[in-house]
Amino acid sequence: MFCYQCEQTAGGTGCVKMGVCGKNPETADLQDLLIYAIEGIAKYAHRAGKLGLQDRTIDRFVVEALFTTVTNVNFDPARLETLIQRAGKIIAEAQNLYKNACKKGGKTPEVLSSPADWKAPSSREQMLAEAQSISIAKRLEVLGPDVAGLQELILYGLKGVAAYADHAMILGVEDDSVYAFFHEALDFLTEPQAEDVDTLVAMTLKVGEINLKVMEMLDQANTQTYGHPEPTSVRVTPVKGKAILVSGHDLKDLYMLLQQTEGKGINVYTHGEMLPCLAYPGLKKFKHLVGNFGTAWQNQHKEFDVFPGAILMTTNCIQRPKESYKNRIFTTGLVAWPDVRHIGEDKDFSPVIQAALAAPGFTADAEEKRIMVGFGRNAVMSVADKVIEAVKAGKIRRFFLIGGCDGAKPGRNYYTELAQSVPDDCVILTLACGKYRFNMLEFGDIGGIPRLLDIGQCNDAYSAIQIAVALAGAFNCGVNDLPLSIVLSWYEQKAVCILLTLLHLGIKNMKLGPSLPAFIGPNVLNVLVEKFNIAPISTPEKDLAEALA
Ligand code: SF4
Ligand code: SF3
Repeated sequence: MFCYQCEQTAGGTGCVKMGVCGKNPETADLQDLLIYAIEGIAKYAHRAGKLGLQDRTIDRFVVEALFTTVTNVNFDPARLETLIQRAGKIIAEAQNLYKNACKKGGKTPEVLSSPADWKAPSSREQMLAEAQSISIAKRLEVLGPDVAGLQELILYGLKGVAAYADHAMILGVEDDSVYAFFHEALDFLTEPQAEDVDTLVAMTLKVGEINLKVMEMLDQANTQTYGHPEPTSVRVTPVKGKAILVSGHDLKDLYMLLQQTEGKGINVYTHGEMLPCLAYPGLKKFKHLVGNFGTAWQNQHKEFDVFPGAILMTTNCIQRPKESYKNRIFTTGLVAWPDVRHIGEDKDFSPVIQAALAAPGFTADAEEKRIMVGFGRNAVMSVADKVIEAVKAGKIRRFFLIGGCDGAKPGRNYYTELAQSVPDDCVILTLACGKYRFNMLEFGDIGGIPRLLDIGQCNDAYSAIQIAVALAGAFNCGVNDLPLSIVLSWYEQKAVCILLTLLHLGIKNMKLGPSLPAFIGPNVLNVLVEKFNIAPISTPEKDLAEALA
């Protein structure tokens, strides 16, 4: 195996024996082969699309396959094997689609190069053998760190976009041009032009552009289904009673679980990136959605261990379940772990409910503690006048957007220290799970405007961008000229596509940590520094002094 797609990659260079995330070599190799297979599918789908024929089964399969290979989603070789077999059928369908499109358009089908000729191997052994010949390590050897790294940057960006597209699709929002881009970009990666650095850089920015569109679609899907998030005080300590904990990012899974648990005497809690769900009118209306339990994904061993109920993982980030809770954790959607019970597409959560009823639940109320969530674009815009006035009056000196993923590295304390050191006349905007480093702390307010504004999940990055654009509009300047410092933490591929969107928007001077991606080659890093003045985080003191200078 060779995998360097996430921030915790072994030694900062690549996981080669076993993933730090828990991904074993078999799973890693099957994921690589699945990606190779969808590149083959995309070669046909892209060309068919250009001739006016698309197929939603093919489109959705490609998106799901990409999301499946995101860090901490699918660790189950058996499910990956099934997906690869399905890819074998889908590639034949894509080939037919292309042939039909050519026939309709009076064109002769092109003879396409690999991986268009890919066929699903008949056994897992053969799949694993084939995976060796298409490994990233091989490409690194042949193409070098800049070209191979840029190709992977595009692929990881696409994986992130696919995650957001999948969430939007689940809520009924899809777009032909987005699917067409997935095929175009995957096809691009198989073509000789994908060895030219400038062409590769242009494609990475295009991934960022499409991601902006997808994030807008997701924002639309979430808000039209569950209403706009509204500022909400949420309980972060348990109450007495049977309990289910929901982690991941999927709003619809939570909604369906809430429906199925209504009146059953079970309290439902959010975990990790599900915290912002407590601010949606369509979700918080359920009285038995009582609050949030725990923090970010990397603390799940400790937190799930002591949670006295059932646990549901709706998307990333799952870690190897401990024996102590393996019989009461469930996966659904694309998430999978061998021997962990999976709730299928019928979304019948009865096994989760039974496990919750069989577990002891919380025996007493803990001391009540609350935090504020729900400062999405709609809520922030509704007080925009107040905010702009406060900036003009010098009461708000600067905004700090401290957002992104959390993770296990000790260096991530930087984000806590930075948030704590931000002066009292500055406002902190935050989103994604990195906020757990500081969201339980007391920040107070500036003339009634809370100093810590939680915009939501990483899935709500569109909301953060809209807030920045609205502020820039109000001050008649560009986003780069706003009194705004952007300090990002990344962990996996969703953060990659958000970063690409910010670069596509021309945002400069961002700080990125806790370490730079291993897949960014030295020359590509120079391009990023020269063009966007992006820099690694240093110390909270130094970065703060620079921001306030
Ligand atoms: Fe390693 Fe991250 Fe890949 Fe897991 S996803 S194998 S931790 S680089
Ligand atoms: Fe990233 Fe797993 Fe938290 Fe959604 S998704 S932010 S790490």
